[in-house]
Parts: sequence; C-alpha cells; structure tokens
Amino acid sequence: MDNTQKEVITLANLPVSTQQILGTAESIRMELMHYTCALREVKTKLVVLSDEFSAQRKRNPIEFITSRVKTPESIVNKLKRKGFPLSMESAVQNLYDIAGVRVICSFVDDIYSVANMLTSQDDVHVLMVKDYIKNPKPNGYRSLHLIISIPVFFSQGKREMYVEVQIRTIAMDFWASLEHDLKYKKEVPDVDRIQRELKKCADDIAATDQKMMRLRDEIDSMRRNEEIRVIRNFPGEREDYVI
Ligand code: 0O2
Repeated sequence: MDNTQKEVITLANLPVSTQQILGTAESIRMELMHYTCALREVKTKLVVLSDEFSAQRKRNPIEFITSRVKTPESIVNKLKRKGFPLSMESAVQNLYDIAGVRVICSFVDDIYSVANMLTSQDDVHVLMVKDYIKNPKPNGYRSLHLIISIPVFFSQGKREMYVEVQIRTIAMDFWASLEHDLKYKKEVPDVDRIQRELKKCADDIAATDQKMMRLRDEIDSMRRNEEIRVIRNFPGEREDYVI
C-alpha cells in the first residue's frame, strides 16, 4: 500500500469532530494535497542546490531530507492549543507548519549554507527564522527553523504556500528524535534526571559537531596541500586541476 492509499484510508476514518471542524474528508484531502505539492517544490529546490554544491565542492552538504504534512487531528490540536478559530480557513491562515521539511546536514556550517542558498532565491519569501543553534532551547534542542512561503502553480492559478523548513545536523536530529519520544511517554520514572542527562548529551553533541567541522577543515587543508605538491612536482600530471 503506498502513502496516498494510506492517506485516503486515514481520512475516511476521520473522527466526526475533526470533520465538523475542518470539513468533509474530501475537502480536507484536497486542501492537504496543496501542501504536498508545496513540499515537492521545496524538496526539488533543496536537491538542486545540493547537487550544485556537491559538484563545486566535491562533497554533499545534505545527508537526507524528510517531509510530512500535518495530520487533520494534529492541525485541530494545534488550532486549539494556540487559541485560533477552529476551521480549515483558520488553519491555512494561522498555521505555518502544515507542510514541514526536515533537512539533515553533515556539518553545522552546511546548515547555514543551505539556508542561505534557499532563502536567496527570489520566489522564496522568508517569514520567520528561529535559530535554536545560536540560541538553543533550555532543554538543549538545537535546529535552524525557517518559515518560508513559495508560489505553487495549480490549474486554478498560483497560490503562496507556507512551508516550515527545519535544518540540523545528523547528531542534532538523533538527539531530537530521542527527546521527542520521551515527551510522548507518559510514565517515565525519574524524568528530571533524564532531562538533565539529555541536556548534557545535547551540549556534548554540540561540542562534537564543532570538533567534526574543525577536523573536516584540517583534512581539506591537508588534501589541498597534497594536490599543490603533486602539481609542483609533476606539473604535466594534473593539467586539468585549477588551484
Ligand atoms: P511535529 O510533530 O514535529 O510537527 P509550537 O512548539 O508548535 O507550539 P512553534 O513556534 O510553532 O511552537 O514551534 P517551534 O518552536 O518553531 O517548533 C516547531 C517544531 O520544532 C515542533 O513541531 C518540533 O518538530 C520541533 N521542536 C521544537 N522544539 C522542540 C524540542 O524541544 N524537542 C524536539 N524534539 N523537537 C522540537 P511540533 O508541532 O511540536 O510537532
């Protein structure tokens, strides 16, 4: 069963209360389809940027990309939590993370390179930037969050769609997954100690991320010196190489 089939079945089983708030299963499916298309556009932009970056610098800044459209239940919960009117129109107007893309980078500086490359495109409008790397959350959470809007062209015309882009390293993502699981586990004994230890792990991970970047720079510099040495000693061998 593919994801589209799963989505149709899930929507068919929507609780009556969710349908009363957001509309019929069919209208919800149509509305969320627009967000799926917005995700496709943003993912394509990211893949293109990653391909170009890899060709220029001979390494890939993006390890992988995941994405999701919020479920109808999660949309309703967020509207309630934030005190917004309960309707699909209100969700479209007030919730900026119905479509979410998560970009996992190799190194911390890649996060900012990817963010700059994406947000400097003239059809990408930046609404909000939350830098939880420079300003981590008290629990230790680190990630760069962008709320952007991009135009998506449908048969009835162009629509500006909001997408939340979360960009972080593999290590930050590993930490966030574990911490996220803990939030949903109601009966955790000694939760204070676990939160303290998670905070300590988050700080260790941040220090390791910095160290990995320094090591990468050292390796790059050794590689460059070796290439210069080869060109000097064997000029004819590397005619194609430009320093
Ligand atoms: P999901 O299931 O990931 O979509 P909010 O937290 O939504 O009330 P805001 O300002 O919309 O407030 O969100 P913010 O701070 O930009 O964070 C939004 C998303 O970032 C969250 O989505 C999480 O995915 C992630 N996030 C933020 N803080 C933490 C954290 O402390 N730990 C972890 N693991 N993830 C975090 P949702 O909507 O919570 O859920």
